[in-house]
Amino acid sequence: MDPAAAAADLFRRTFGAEPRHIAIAPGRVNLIGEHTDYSLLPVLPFAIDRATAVAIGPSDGPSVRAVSDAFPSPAHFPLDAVPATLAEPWHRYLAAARSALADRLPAEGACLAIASDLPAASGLSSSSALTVALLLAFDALWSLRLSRDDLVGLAAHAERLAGAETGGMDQRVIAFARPAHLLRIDFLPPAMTHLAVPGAWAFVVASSGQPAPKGGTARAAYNERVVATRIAAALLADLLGVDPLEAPVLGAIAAIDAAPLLVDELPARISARNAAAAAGIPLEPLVTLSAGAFDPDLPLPVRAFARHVLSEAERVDLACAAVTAGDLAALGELMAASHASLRDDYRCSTPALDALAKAMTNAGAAGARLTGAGFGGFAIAVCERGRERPVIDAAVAAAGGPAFTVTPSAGARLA
Ligand code: NG1
Repeated sequence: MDPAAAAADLFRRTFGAEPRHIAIAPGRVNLIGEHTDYSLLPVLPFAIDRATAVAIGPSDGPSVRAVSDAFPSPAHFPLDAVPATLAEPWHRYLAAARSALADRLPAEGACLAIASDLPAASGLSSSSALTVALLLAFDALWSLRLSRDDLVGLAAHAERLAGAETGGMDQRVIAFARPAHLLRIDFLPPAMTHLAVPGAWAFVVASSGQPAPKGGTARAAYNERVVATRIAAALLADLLGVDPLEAPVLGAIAAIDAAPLLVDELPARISARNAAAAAGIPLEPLVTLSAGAFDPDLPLPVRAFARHVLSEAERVDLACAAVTAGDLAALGELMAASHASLRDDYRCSTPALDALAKAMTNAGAAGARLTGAGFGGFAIAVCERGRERPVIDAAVAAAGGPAFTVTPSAGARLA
């Protein structure tokens, strides 16, 4: 059963009534442009043909009641529940979506049933899909008339309320994707470009057999990279003689020709405190994260991290050109180079992801790379249409699966 039908069915069985609306939000996979979004450098994701659906209807009391086909414990909390105080992660996302809309909503409750065919903790954005689907469902129930840009901003805000530092790519592609197209997203200045995918190409995604958790050490490792790239931006601005950046991000200096050349001048490791002193800037913009502050004395490998981010942004430009030219071999090489850079410079791959990317390439994919934050999760491969089977089989043999084809699909919508 598809997620929309499954959510409607679960709603009927749980609440004994027909849902008023069903909102659907796809997962996404990032083709290339990894760990560039929080530096405000471009990414090239697409929405996939797997999704989370939320069936919604009114409730007779001032509370939110929800059930999910993926998690056993139902949610039942008052309208003013604070997301961080809820024990279950999916309850936090639900309360966060409700509270992101708080000042626009009537003091009425809702009943919700959630169904999904997206694997969780995979790097396929199941949490952003859930958040966008929830917002779209609330929008429909209470006729809020949110624009797509509202939806993107509110979803990112809600995910931060739920405790996730998020770069901004996921919500945007989930809201704006088109069937058979990739979406190049630029952040500085903001722009979106839909790129048609050549009909002879196919995409396969595969699990590395290890989850890509959003909490604990994986979140700490993600935050280290957010802070390290800010440090690199501040030090490069200083080396380039440009004004200290109010919000130090590599995207603010990447277009200066000399910037990539100066990366080798960066210290191999430096702490935020020492970098702020060296660049003559305050410490706070370097270490402030939405989920709290970061240890300012932890030395971070800023040179290697900056080398990855700046080279990855160039690969996004080249990948867009390869897609437009229909050059599958060129795209495959860029994906292999992206994976090598994530493995060697950004240090967010795992032996299982390395083996998986290699197995899919050996089985005939033009290229393969880890996708999402890394430290586990999924890899993506591109191949000629009709050649998917050996790539899927090789992925399952290497890492145990699941592995399946994904098709560039439409963004979030009502059923
Ligand atoms: P995943 O691991 O797919 O959720 C995360 C970030 C993205 C981006 C990528 C790395 C969240 C919700 N998403 O993606 O914004 O930074 O890592 O390219 O944290």
